[in-house]
Amino acid sequence: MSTYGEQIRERTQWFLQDRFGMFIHWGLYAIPARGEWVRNGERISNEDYQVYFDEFNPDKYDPKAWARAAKDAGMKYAVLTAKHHDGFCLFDSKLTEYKSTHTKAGRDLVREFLEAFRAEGLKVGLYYSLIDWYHPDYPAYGDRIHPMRDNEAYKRDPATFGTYLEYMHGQVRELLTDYGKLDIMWFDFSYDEMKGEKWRATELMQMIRSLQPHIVVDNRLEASGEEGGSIYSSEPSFYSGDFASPEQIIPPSGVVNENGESIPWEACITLNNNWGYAAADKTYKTARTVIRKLVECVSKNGNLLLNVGPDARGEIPVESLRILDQIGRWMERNGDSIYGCGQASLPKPDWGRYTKKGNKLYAHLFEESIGPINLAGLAGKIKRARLLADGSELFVSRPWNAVMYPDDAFFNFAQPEHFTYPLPDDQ
Ligand code: FUL
Repeated sequence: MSTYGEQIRERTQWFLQDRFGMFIHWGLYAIPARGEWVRNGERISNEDYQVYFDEFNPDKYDPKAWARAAKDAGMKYAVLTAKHHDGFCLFDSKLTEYKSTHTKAGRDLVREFLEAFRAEGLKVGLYYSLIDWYHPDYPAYGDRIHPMRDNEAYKRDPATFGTYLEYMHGQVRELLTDYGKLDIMWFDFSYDEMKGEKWRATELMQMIRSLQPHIVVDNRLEASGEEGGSIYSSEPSFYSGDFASPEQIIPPSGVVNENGESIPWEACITLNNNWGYAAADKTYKTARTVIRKLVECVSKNGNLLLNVGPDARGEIPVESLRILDQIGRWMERNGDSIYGCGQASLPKPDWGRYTKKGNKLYAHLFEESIGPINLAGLAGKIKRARLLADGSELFVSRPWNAVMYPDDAFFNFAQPEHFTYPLPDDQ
């Protein structure tokens, strides 16, 4: 019998290899178009939110186009919100009427997503919210933050919450039984006392492992996004999950366990400032910024799950598509410095970051350089240096330690001036 830690390493092998995925936040909240928390944040009543259910009709939903956009961006996997906090299900659950098949869409959006992405050779995952603002037996999330509903009922009668747990476990069972092999189960999220066994997490994980032994599960049956980058125990509990999920941050030193060993992690990051479609939010990151974040994650042994929020008609915003396209052109040339790469055991250089695979070290030059860069600590160890983008030879100065590399190393300049294939400009 292998240890639990070994099982995690085995399950996450492909995940650590793939490094780059697409997160998709999509649901009824695309109609108000003010982000996925809108119902809670603006205290929208059930009646008013119902209007979005009655209207929902994403006539432009073409998951094949989404899958192509992801693949062309160099992404290797994707995770779609099967149910977000508002409780609306994008799949044909037998346990609720509150689902896409009962809207004007009349489609099982999850099934179509899975088929389209698998057809492009991408791995597939589903996000499932533990929190549910629709289900009558779910206690209001965080009285102290945005009270939706008085949770006195929950406090008086914990048995009612059991009804919700039956529902939640039942839906997870449906997703893992009726939709073929899934690669990732992405739960969201624990808070205050609502964590671990409050979700009946051991039982839930037992079910998950018996239905889909190889599925990779995130850590939020126990954690919130804020806790995503904290130190992990070297002996994780059964439901700690397979990877940490820092949200909107890249942990300064990656994620390690108490023995200082790197554990699998994935930073999830938005393209603008919202997960769900937010029509007025034009604070998009540049492709260059995203590429640097991806490099940073990999340089710390992490993955990047980059989010898009399709609109109410089912299309990924053009701004996002443009950024994905630019990332894709960079990845086409430089993907070797990302896939299967991880941390180099060298201090972070002043001029950028290293990623590493086998005996190849990739140098991502972020800072303006007006001459040779100094590769501290590598004097005499470098056989060859090449510009990854076009394979061209780079001069290595042997007697003094400038531009130097270990065996077969490659350069990978993430700086437009040094790129034969242009990196998209900041604008
Ligand atoms: C958070 C959620 O509350 C956000 O809406 C989003 O889904 C993010 C990835 O996780 O905790």
